[in-house]
Order: sequence, then C-alpha cells, then structure tokens
Amino acid sequence: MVQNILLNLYRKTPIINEVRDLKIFNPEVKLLRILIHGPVGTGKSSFINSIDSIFQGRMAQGALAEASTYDGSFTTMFYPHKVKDGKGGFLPFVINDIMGLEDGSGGAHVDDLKMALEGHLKEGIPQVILLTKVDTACPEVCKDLRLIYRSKKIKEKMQECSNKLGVPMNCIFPVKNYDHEIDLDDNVDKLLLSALKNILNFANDHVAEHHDKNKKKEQEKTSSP
Ligand SMILES: Nc1nc2c(ncn2[C@@H]2O[C@H](COP(=O)(O)OP(=O)(O)OP(=O)(O)O)[C@@H](O)[C@H]2O)c(=O)[nH]1
Ligand SMILES: [Mg+2]
Repeated sequence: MVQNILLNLYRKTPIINEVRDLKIFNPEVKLLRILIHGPVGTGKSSFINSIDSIFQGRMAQGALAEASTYDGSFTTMFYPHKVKDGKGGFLPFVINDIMGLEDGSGGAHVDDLKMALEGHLKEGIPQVILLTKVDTACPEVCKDLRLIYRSKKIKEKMQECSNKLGVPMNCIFPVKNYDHEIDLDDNVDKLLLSALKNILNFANDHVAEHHDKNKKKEQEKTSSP
C-alpha cells in the first residue's frame, strides 16, 4: 500500500497545471486556507518557499527560511503567504506560516494555534502530515529522490508518523524542500506539488461539504410550513 502511494507520486501528470486551474467547489469561498504548524526548524517556511519557487520557476525567498545556525524560532508571527500564479495573479489559496510550536517561553503555543483557527477546531478541519527532510532520513533517497518509493527507511518513517499521530498513511506526504539548491529540480517539484495538490483537494472537499450542508439547511427552511 505504501508502495502504491509513493509510486503514484511519479505518475507523469502536470500537477502544476492542476493547481493553477484549481476551482473552489464552494462559491462563497474565495481562498482555501492552509495553516502549517509543527516543531521549530522542521522545514515549514522552507516548504512555503519551495512551493513559491516552483510557481515562479526560480528560487524565491518569500517566507524567509531560517538560517541553519539559528536555534530559536525564526518565523515570529502568523505569516499568510500568497503564491503568484505566474500569470500576473495569485493562486486561490493562502498558506499561513506559524512559528515552531515550543513548550517553553519561545515559539508558538497550542493556544496561539487555537486562536489562528478562530474556533474552527470543533468542526474538524482536514489535517495532513508533511514528512520533510526525506533526504536526511535515507542516504539512497538523498542521492536520487526517485528512489523514494523503494526506500524502506522512508516507509518506516511514514509508518511511525501514522502510528504516533493516528493519521492514515494516505495523509502523510514525504517531501524534500529546497534548502541549498540554485536551480529547480523536477523530482523535488513532483513530491512538493503532489503534497500541495492533495492538501488543496482535502480543503476543497471540506468547503464543498459545508456548501452542501448549508444548501440542505436552506432547502429544509423553505420547504417547512
Ligand atoms: N536537508 C534538508 N534541509 C531542510 C529541508 N527543509 C528545511 N531544511 C532546512 O532546515 C532548516 C529549518 O528550516 P525552516 O524552513 O526554517 O524551518 P521552520 O519549520 O520554518 O522553523 P521555525 O520557523 O523556526 O519554526 C533550514 O536550515 C532549512 O534549510 C529539507 O527538506 N531537507
Ligand atoms: Mg519558519
């Protein structure tokens, strides 16, 4: 099963166009909102920078990835990040970068996260896991990212995430962010775009569900005597 998930990443589909052409299923929703949270230094800002770079067709520095020597949390506030679509506009989503979650005095706390979600926690928002830094988890994958679907180490890491966090395997996306590269690389792009596309699909399904529920409520109201 894991093999299938990972193999699917390498289907030759122009995912970038699918994201560019994304239509939101709920006419009342203008933007899909993605919130990225997680421990300090795990690659949250780098993920956003990487996505930005892919759509700009060159390395971008929008969300300011942390310098590797810095030991605190670099992203000090919620950072809603729009991504240019490459045609003079913006893609129909924003990614909120939140500084690393920490137990001590620094970093963001769970309360900040709740505030960012503005009470939407109760409704059960869709969640996925980005398994970053796959290049550091497996030397083979570091040499050739295409070997990711064969890597036992990556499979183990995905399983570990799934067990620890109770998230199904098909909601865990292994990625390698751009961290030192000068030029874009197709194999890096494929993993990142596949993760993004899935995140957007889940968000889109969620807003569509809301739309259907609201429509049903309205119909019930008008049909009741
Ligand atoms: N090898 C490797 N390094 C990465 C990857 N993603 C990020 N990094 C590096 O990890 C360090 C931290 O990355 P950030 O993107 O700043 O992490 P963050 O989660 O935004 O950190 P805070 O904002 O401090 O919470 C940087 O030195 C990045 O270059 C990756 O996929 N592979
Ligand atoms: Mg950051």
